[in-house]
Amino acid sequence: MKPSEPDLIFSNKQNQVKDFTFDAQVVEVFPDMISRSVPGYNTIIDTIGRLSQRFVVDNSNIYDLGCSLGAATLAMRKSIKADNCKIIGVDNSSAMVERCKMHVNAFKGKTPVEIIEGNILDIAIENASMVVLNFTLQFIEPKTRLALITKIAEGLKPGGLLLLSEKISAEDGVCNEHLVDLHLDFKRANGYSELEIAQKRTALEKVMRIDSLPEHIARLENAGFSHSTPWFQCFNFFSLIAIK
Ligand code: GEK
Repeated sequence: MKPSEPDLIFSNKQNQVKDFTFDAQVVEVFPDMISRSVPGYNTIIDTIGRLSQRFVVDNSNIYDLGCSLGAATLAMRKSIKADNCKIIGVDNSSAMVERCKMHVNAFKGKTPVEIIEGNILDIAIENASMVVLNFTLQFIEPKTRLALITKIAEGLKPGGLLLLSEKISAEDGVCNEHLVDLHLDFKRANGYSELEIAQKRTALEKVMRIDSLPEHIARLENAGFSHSTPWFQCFNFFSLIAIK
């Protein structure tokens, strides 16, 4: 994978902070940005690989929705043991898709990968044994989230897995403040300045809207998942498995 440029996008004072988009400038720094901003990101990617070994079955599809540069796709392709499967990665940022295809083509693997530029709300989910939504649902319009999770549940085979990772808010306001502060400390410790932290927060305000863990669990039940449990949490970031 091309080494990441350091993330300096918000390091200079901007007169007007624009809404965050996954454009070419973000693509250049994305691996650095996500590993310095999301606690546990590498653990989650490794675990997605492990889970694919357990859940992917012969003759099925695997979806990586909001695949960015393909980190989860590549982790799964390394781990999948099942035969005659296909990984489908989808992202609606053309800059991400272009770079993702380069990353995927740079590694060999027995499971074929197709990277599609498209909206995850529009694509069909069919004959799936595993679906990954790794920090993508938080960028989807809240009123369409249930329809998306329902489409995923319907497209999964019985026993199939949805891996969902998100930033969350704690329902208890006091605890939430502590989790938010701990995350800010994590970003400071990773070298982000107060200016960078403040400008990124403004840029994300309208585009990233987060739910609480109980809201996620209730939505998964409504959508038809029989089992779900968080397997990872660090501050206000979590990952869960949901099984049809
Ligand atoms: C990883 N999963 O490295 N349709 C398709 N893609 C979308 C949509 C949409 N409607 N909305 C947002 N995206 C990755 C990390 S990043 C998370 C996921 C983050 C895409 C968007 O273009 C971006 O690439 C990705 O979802 C979210 O495991 O940066 O915090």
